Amino acid sequence: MAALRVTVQKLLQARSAVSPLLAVPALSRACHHGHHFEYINVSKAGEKQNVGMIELNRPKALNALCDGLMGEVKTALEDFEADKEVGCIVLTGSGQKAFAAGADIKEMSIRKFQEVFGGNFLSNWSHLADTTKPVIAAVNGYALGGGCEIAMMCDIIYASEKARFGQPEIALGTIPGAGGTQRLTRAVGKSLAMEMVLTGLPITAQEAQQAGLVSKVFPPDQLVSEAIKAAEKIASHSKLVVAMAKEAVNASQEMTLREGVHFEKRLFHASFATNDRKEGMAAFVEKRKAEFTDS
Ligand code: CO8
Repeated sequence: MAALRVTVQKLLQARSAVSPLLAVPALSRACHHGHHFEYINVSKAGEKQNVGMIELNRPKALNALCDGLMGEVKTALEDFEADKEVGCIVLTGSGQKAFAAGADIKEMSIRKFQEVFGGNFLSNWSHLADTTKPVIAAVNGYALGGGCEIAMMCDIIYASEKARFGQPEIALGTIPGAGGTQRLTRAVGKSLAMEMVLTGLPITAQEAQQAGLVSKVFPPDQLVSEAIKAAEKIASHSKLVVAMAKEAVNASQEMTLREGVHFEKRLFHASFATNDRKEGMAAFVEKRKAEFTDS
């Protein structure tokens, strides 16, 4: 642990003094949809309040993902999934330093095999990857271990110039446990994924973008507002058809090309059963803006 910290720190550049959340309206603390949250801030953003915001908020522990925090993330995601107004979700970290520095090592250090295997330890993590509505990760600082893994469960990753991505579990005597060896390899290819998983050393935001892990990199003070802007654009489309598009892209990670192309074709055909497909094409022909009804 100490050795990893020294190595990781050596590779890190100076951090930004600017909070990425300065660019957005103050987030409401603690209560949302009648739920009380201790470890996250939940709110809605965007001109039409159609973007669900989840801010990981344990800054003193660099937003380490304790069991309670991941349980709250699951609840917030369920609330946003059920909220008809919300068309896209943004997940970010509070404070200046971290998106999330991983699963909570202090919480994990005392666990035994019988407990983690028998109790399916940290099973509520996978909820994020099963969300129907698109999720954009706005990675503002460290995304290490489980932090990198939850970013990769999201559909799009935007990063601040100060972000660092890594899978340092090897230095703790364990391996990634929430998709790190699988999603990272699919995202950046075998050689870089293997290097990151075996050395435990992080990569910069720029390297992550070059490798295809991240789609855009922004100055820290613009990150969250840019993520909200993209989320608003997504939310302006038909939620029904957005869900189809997300499902089709995700299928590419699991299916052969032939199966994936067939699945895509079927969803494309299915979109012809929606009012929104009719409206979208009619609006184009009539040279007006489409009014989608999510039907
Ligand atoms: N867990 C618990 N506490 C943490 C964590 C963490 N992952 N990371 C940081 N903290 C705490 C520190 O203990 C410290 O607390 P305190 O002040 O009480 O001592 C506080 O946050 C600040 O941290 P540092 O003083 O270490 O800050 P530095 O700026 O010196 O260093 C680092 C920043 C380099 C990020 C350093 O904190 C570090 O190396 N953190 C650990 C990174 C790591 O190893 N992450 C991987 C964890 S394992 C994992 O994620 C497995 C996921 C499996 C999921 C399975 C789901 C099914």
